[in-house]
Amino acid sequence: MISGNNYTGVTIANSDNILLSNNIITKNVNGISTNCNSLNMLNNTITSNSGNGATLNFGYMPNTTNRIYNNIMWGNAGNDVSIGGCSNCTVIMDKNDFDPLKTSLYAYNLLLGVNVNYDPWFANAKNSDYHLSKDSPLVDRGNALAPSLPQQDFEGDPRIISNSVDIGADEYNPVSFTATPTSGISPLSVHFSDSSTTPGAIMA
Ligand SMILES: [Ca+2]
Ligand SMILES: [Ca+2]
Repeated sequence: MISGNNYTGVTIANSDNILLSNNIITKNVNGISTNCNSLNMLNNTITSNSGNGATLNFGYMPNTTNRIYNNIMWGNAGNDVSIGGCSNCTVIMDKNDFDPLKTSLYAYNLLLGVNVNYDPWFANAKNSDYHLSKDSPLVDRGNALAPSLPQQDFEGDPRIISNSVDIGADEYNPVSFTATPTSGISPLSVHFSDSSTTPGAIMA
C-alpha cells in the first residue's frame, strides 16, 4: 500500500515498458504520475487521494501502446484519471472504474472499452481496508483476457476467482477472513462457517 505521501504516491518518469499492477495507492496528495512509453497498468486501486488519482502522460515515441485495464481510479478529490502527452501513441482503457465527469482524456488514438462508474463497496475504506465487499459491483467485472494480467492479487489470492477477474487490486475471496479480537477473556472461542459457492475445504 502506497499511502500518506505529501505529494505524489508513485512517479514513473522517462522509462519505458512499465508493468504496474496490484498496487493500492491511497491517501496521498496525488496518486500516480507517469511520463513514459508502453505502460501496462492493471488491477490497481487508486482512491481517496486528496488531489488527483492517476495522471498518465505518455511520451512521443511513435507506435507505442499503453494498456489501462481493471483499475479502480475512483473517489479521488481531483480528477480520477487524466491522460495526456500521447501525440503519437495508442491508449486502451477497458474495464476500469472511474467517474467520467472527473477525467481529462486526450490521446492520439484513444480506445475506450467498457468502463464503469460504481462505488467499489470497499470493506472499510475509513480504516484503509480496500478489500471488495461480497456484493461489490466490481466483483467479476474485469477483463480476464487483458495482456500481462497478474497471476495473483495484492495479497496472494488467485487473480481469477469465481466467474472472472475483479476490478482493482483485490480479488474477492469468499473463504478468506481476518479475525482481530479486540476484547474478551482468554481463551477466545471463534466459530467459522463456510458461505462459499465453490467446492473446497476451509483451512483454519
Ligand atoms: Ca472474481
Ligand atoms: Ca483477495
